[in-house]
Amino acid sequence: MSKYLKDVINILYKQRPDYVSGQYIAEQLKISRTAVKKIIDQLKSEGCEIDSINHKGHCLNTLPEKWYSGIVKPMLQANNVFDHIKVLETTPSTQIEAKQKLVGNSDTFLILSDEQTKGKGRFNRPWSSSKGKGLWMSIVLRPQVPFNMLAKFNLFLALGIRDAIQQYSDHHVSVKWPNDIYIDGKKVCGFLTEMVANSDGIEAVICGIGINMNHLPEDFTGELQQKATSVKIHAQSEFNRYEFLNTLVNNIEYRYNQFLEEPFATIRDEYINASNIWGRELKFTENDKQFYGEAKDIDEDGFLIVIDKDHNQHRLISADIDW
Ligand code: BTX
Repeated sequence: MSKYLKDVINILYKQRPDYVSGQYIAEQLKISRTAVKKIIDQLKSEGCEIDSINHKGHCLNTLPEKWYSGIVKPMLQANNVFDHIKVLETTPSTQIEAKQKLVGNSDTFLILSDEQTKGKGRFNRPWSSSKGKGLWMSIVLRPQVPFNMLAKFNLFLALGIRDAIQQYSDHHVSVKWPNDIYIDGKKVCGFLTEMVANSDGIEAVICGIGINMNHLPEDFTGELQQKATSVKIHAQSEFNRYEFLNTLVNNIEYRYNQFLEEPFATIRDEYINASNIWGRELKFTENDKQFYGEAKDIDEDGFLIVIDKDHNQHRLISADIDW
């Protein structure tokens, strides 16, 4: 791949909807017009819709479906959360990449990839992350808070992701406490929050977010046929992954600032209303312990209050829920 590819698409992105001449791009990048033409041809072969007209130049018609750092970076440059952004074509897991990249610095950043070959959920469960279908990303934040605030962070984040997906869905989008987002009884997103901490507090929060974006029902295989859905399946109209990413980052930024400034009580009602676990019998798995019960409330500290079949009360900060 040409090292100028991201620069060429960056110029086309910034100029759209105007045309930009091959000569102009060549001068900007100090490369030949032949080299520019080769890169434009490569972008077209990758599925970018670029209009090329003699004596007028090139125009990026629609945002592509593949992630290009030349578009992601300028699109997200107004955000105040991430110092930098990394875009990959493929990786075993953005979560692993993020954990390696956070060592020896205090940067905040976002890593996203078109594909993950070993995406992981909680407890090392596999996370299906097919090429070009989803938003597979990890973010690293550095909140100056004690480490027992991590669970609270997860609750704020859940609302940020839910709200972003809701903007594109004509069906109700709900939170399945603590780590999933659902539409019509199926999982559209899973996220997990991990941390690096020392005795003084949190060094880094690493949050992995997997959102099924462009899947059609037939793209899901095995158990996921029954369990999973995508934003596209419920979308009100055509949408583009880049616009969705922008919406998501804005929502994360909003909820992250809220998390830093407000107690959980501020969003408690909102969270309860967004949740889909009420009024049904649930199976809880907490470490190696299992029990059946009903979720009754979320308290001011973000703990889930459950009454089990023997009428005992449990106060949970994390668990697996099945129904
Ligand atoms: P989880 O453990 O709650 O969910 C994992 C379970 O979800 C699997 O056991 C499977 O049943 C189901 N599942 C797997 N893939 C999908 C999918 N694409 N859609 C719906 N259901 C699925 C939730 O874990 C946290 C997932 C985080 C994934 C992100 S992606 C970016 C980052 N990198 C990485 O390796 N993980 C995170």
